[in-house]
Amino acid sequence: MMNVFASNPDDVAATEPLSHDTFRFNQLGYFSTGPKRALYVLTDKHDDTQLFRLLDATTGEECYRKELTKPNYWKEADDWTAIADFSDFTVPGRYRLEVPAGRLSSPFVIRDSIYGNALNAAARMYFYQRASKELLPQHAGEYARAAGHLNHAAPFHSDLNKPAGAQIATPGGWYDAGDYGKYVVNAGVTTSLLMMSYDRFGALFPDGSLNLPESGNGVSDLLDEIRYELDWLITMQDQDGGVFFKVTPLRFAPHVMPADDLSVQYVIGKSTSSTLNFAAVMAYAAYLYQSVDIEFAEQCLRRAEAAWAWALEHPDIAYTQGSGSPYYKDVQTGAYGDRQFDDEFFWARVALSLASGKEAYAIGLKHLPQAYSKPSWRHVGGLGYFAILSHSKQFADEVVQCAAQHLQIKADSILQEVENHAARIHRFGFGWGSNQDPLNAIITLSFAFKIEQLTKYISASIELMDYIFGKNAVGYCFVTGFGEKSPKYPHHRVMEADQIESPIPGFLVGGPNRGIQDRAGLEQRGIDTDVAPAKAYFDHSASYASNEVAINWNAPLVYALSFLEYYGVSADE
Ligand code: G3I
Ligand code: 9MR
Repeated sequence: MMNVFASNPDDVAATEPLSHDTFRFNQLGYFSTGPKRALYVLTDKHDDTQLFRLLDATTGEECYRKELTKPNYWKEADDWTAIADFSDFTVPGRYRLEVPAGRLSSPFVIRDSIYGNALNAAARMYFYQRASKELLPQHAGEYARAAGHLNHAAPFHSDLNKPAGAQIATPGGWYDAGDYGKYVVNAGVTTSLLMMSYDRFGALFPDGSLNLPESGNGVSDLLDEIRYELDWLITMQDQDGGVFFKVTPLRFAPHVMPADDLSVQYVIGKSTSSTLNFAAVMAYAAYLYQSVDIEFAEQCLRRAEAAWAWALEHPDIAYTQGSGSPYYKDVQTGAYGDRQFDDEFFWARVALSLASGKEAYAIGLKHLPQAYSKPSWRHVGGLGYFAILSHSKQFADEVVQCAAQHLQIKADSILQEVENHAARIHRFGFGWGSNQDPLNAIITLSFAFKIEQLTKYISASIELMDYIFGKNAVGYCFVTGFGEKSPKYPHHRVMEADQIESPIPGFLVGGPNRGIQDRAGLEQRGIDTDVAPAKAYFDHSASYASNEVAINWNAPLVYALSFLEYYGVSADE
């Protein structure tokens, strides 16, 4: 490989950009003061390219030149990569990266503000997921649509053993993902993370900021949007305090617009996990909405305590379905299977302690009965940590200190992993919804930063966010409507059926998934699925295992973008 750059600026302008094959970088841009790294992908392992330079995108003039790092093998991507590190170049502008001979990236920016629009769109994703709601053009633009799934009278699944013909009204809430179901467990982790975003970064979401039907009511738009889900969650509580598991048809609905889906949605299941998720969310809402709507807050706390009491009496009821299950054999929609509830008990206990101030809840926290783990629909213990660290005055010192210690250990291991990784990300598994992993890592780092204001936590967060916006194994910006190359065909019933070419903006797709559970459908369509795990991402609507969108994946995106909107600009190299 020649180590000679194109000879003059005109040659540069004439060169075809090889943007996402040669370089993979953050397509939204880089903070002027923060770390700025792009991946250079070697043509093969013998590629001995050593230098890169930054060119002014308009004039083609060289602004910066440096050596690439030593190549590394990124096993999960099956790529040889080197890093183009231009962190110490801080002049705002529009640039391109170049390696000899004239192999160029497409243009990107360096500036002080990067994520404002993406954050807004990511938070507005929930508005577009609203069930039972007509979306008007003044809020939804070309994505306006008629209401579907009114759920005024949803029948109980027969295995709930309710009297024949019994029904409940369970309207509203957000569609879970690309399907039209609503699942309490997934609503739990989602609303928790969104409430945490409000709790810490509420100033980013003033009334009117998200252009919602509720805008102008004097309440933060983020709280208004979350309330849409909370009001639905409330409908899912049974009279005995227990909480139903989901409202879905027996099998996934056809790919039609909401108003055209005539599938019967049933109220299905009642479990310890859904009940404890509900208890935690309601308790935390009771705490947060006190200053906004005291009656609502009081109702939330009453409901949370009733749910908690039910769970104490029924501590081990797992929701199961399908042919191997004793119940709900005929149900095929999302299972959100979980058999371990200690983390749900912990999160609910923390939230109840915070909201009620009662010693009865606090007492069980004394020895911090949970190791720290990143939050997901299945593992919610981390949410308890976040609440403790955010409201440390409301918890015993020993509990706070112990939580801080565990979290910092995890945060420091993330820093180490980023430092050692060929693509400068932390180690994660490329399972279903893998894009949430770097975002959850940012949340972990953001709490480490809360404990100790070290800029290294912000800097690593910026690098992890680079992954989401393009510095990854496929060169995609994984958020619809953003960046130069982003998903066009998400697995999402509305986006598939609405006849509109561009996907609704602000949706994070699940991302590379080594399981490729949708392989058969993809191969039928002639798509090659024989790829490395970090490349198992397919921008095709048939790829439900890598290209679906979901409320629980956008929530860490909202949180992590909020963190960078707040602190990103204060990072150093
Ligand atoms: O727990 C095992 C772990 O032990 C193992 O090491 C690992 C290896 O892959 O797999 C883990 O289980 C995975 C599980 O998620 C927990 O993360 C399964 O393989 C994986 O198939 C499963 O995927 C879930 C998927 O539904 C299929 O059930 C996703 O987490 C979940 O987000 C997704 O949720 C769907 C809803 O069911 C329906 N609505 C859309 C939504 C998004 O796709
Ligand atoms: O469309 C479904 C999607 O919303 C779910 O998240 C996913 C989870 O299993 O399943 C999708 O439905 C697929 C089904 O599971 C298997 N056959 C193909 C379906 C998609 O067309």
